[in-house]
Amino acid sequence: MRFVSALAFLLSVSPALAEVVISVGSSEAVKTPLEAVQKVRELRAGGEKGTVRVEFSSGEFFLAEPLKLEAADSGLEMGPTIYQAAKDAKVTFTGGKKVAGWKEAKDGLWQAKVEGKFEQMWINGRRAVRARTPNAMDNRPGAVGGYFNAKSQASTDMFKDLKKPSHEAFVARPADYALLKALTADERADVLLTVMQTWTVGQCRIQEMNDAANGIRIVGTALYPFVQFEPDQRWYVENFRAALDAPGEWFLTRDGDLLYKPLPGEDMTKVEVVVPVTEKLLLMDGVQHVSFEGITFAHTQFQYGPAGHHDRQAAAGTGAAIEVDRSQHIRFHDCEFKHISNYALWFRTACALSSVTHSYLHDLGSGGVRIGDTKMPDDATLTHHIVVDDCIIHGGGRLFPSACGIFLAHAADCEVTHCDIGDLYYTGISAGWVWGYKHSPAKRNRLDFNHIHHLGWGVLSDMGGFYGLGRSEGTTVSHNHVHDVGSYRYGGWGLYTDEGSTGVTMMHNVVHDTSESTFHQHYGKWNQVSHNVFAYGRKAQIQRSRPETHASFAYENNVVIYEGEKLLDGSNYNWGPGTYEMRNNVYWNSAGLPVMFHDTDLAGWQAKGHDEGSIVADPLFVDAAKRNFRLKKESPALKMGFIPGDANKAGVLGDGDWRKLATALSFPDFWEKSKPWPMPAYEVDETFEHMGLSFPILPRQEIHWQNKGDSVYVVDDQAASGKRSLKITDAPGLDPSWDPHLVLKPGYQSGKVTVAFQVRTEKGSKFFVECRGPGSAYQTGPSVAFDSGYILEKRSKTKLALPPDTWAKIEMTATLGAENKGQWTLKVTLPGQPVQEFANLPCDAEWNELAWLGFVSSAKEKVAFWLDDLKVKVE
Ligand SMILES: [Ca+2]
Ligand SMILES: [Ca+2]
Repeated sequence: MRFVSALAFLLSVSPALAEVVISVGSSEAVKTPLEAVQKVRELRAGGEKGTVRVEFSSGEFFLAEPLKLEAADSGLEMGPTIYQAAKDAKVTFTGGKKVAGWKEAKDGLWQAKVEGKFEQMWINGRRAVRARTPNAMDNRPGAVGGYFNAKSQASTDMFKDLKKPSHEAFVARPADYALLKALTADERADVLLTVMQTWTVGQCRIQEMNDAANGIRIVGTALYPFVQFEPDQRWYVENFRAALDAPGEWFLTRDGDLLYKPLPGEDMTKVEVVVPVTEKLLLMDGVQHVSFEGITFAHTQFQYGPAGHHDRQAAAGTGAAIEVDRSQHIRFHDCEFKHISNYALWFRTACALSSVTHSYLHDLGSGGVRIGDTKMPDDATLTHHIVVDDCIIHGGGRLFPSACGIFLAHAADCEVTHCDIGDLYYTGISAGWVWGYKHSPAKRNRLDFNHIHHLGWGVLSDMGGFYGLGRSEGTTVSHNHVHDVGSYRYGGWGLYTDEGSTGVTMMHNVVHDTSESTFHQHYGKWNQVSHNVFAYGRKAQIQRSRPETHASFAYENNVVIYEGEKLLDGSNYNWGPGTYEMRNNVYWNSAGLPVMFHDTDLAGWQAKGHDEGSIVADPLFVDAAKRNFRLKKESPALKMGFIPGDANKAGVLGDGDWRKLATALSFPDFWEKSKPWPMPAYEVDETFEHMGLSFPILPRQEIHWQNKGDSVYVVDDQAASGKRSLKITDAPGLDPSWDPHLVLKPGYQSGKVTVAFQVRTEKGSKFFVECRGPGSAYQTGPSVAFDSGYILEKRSKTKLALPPDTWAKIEMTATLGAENKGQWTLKVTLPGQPVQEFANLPCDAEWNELAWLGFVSSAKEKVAFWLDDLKVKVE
């Protein structure tokens, strides 16, 4: 029974079951969530100890700022406070407001006048792409799409007062630079520039530009260096008018004109457009026994601010729409979290005995649920016993691609079970926040029966379906179904015990279709990997990196099937004997390739003391090609005692709509769409005029020097063009004698290669410029030496006088690929003379790749040579 707009005292047989019901809705006396919270607080202050049920009628309840619950808002163990949707009511707490009054503008755009600043927008329930360049892929917001590639790091004097040049600026390619240069200063100040950084991104504001060098300086300092983890670092820009060119994009001017370019078929007279006004919806601190049931939480915002947002792994710098501290017995059941700009929920400090169950979390700027803080807690502040069960977490990382489905940092005794976690750009479930073997409180977490899938999308690197860190004794990762993990250039793993992972049990999982290995341990201790199906790692199946002397893992009773060439990843050294155990595994290559353990077969591998009892045999899956990994009765694995998990029990259960909602998320084109952004052709065209008087900054360079009087510096004491050049100075007594040397790594494998430069010697200069193939047993391509006033091509005994203290122009060309093997062309232009060409010079006939280009000083005294106008290209 319910009293309209009043308090109802429902007396039943037992007084302990008395309930107070507060009805909330537009036609009730209590109209808003805030009024409801105040009403409950009054009741509790008045001594109410029974259950208080706050029932919301259907409707959207707008929150301009978060609801705040404190100790005074607590319920009791036998009398909790329950905020819930009334029967059959659809209740949404929204931080968003609708935008109406759309009018057709020019260029196929539509326009509405708005107040306030916001950085997200939803149209008909879809997160729209803020105008970006290059454009997004398939209208998918976030980091998926086209990219620019950075040219190089910035040099020390490209901008004033750089303290950490590699973290403060980078050099763009000319066309990309021109695009930003064309903006007004105001426009440029509003641009958000996202730099892809392997396992996270830096979201930067632009401070300053250097036209001569195409240098871009960001506001503040990035967390990671530019152009280091990715030599051709990807970046893109958003939030300027000229970027609004693709259907589905939107842009907000400083004057409050909201512009949108509709998708085909979108009727702007009927659309629902929502923009957010608050970052958080609900904050709880010191609360006990409060539940939320059947409520939708929607539309929160994130504002990047004047310094952008530079985040770490797991989007650890982002908060949540609902943040809970120092609270226990908090329940969210049958709720929905959508169109959220951070994580949806965070049980942060000193939370316990709380849960999120049967809830749907989707369209998330970060990830689903955060558990525990990243600050090291003590016993009093540790978060523990948090349950996330039967939840669907789909579509994360839309603003912060490094977010996880579930991000458990310092937290113990938690359970993440029967969740369906899919469509993120980084890890599915991450547990632990200590790198190495120091104390970590993240123990005994049960991460079982989850369906984790479609991660990576070729956007980030270094992720796992499960990702673990640090001492995690008692943690289980079992009965999970993990598949389709596609990273950018490296590190798409299935189960990934990273730095110091200890005491994790991984059993009965089915893990398949990963861009690298299905299991990877990057150093750890005492981890148990058994009774799993590991299938179709694209690069390899098992990876071990950074070996240690203690027992690092036991890999037992697994069934491994693959069709590539590689079973083990990591070098022979990584797989040295004695510090890991493998036994009773079944290995099978379904493409008929030999199953090799590095350079040996199973018998040879067993002779080294590994894999006792393991066999190479077809495990007889029902249909491995269709990814049905149930074993036929006659499977040899079953005869060996393999205990299969059941992938059908991973994820949410049942046959109803809930399970359908979870399993409907499928991407047949996942691998097509996850192809890594292509690396641009390597190119150098450098006058050295815009580099500081310090080390050169050339793409994919290595500088080898000993700091014993030798150096590789940009200088202004000589120049063929302008005022600066690159000077390589030798010194006596260097070991090895081929220091100093500068190496470039173009990686050319086909086409016509040109290496051109101006060179100046002095008396005694002795050096060579050489093209080599890959590896240590490399093939040598074009090579030219400079010695005692001569230019020498040794194989043809070509010799040409080069007077010291003058500039000569050298051009070396060769064709890679099938044509013209073993031959190259040298052109030399001496001062005041015509070009001299030497064609058909010999080199190694097998040389077919420019992997290594060295400028090597081989003198044994203090003597220098200079390079200028360096060009390296392939056509
Ligand atoms: Ca665009
Ligand atoms: Ca120059």
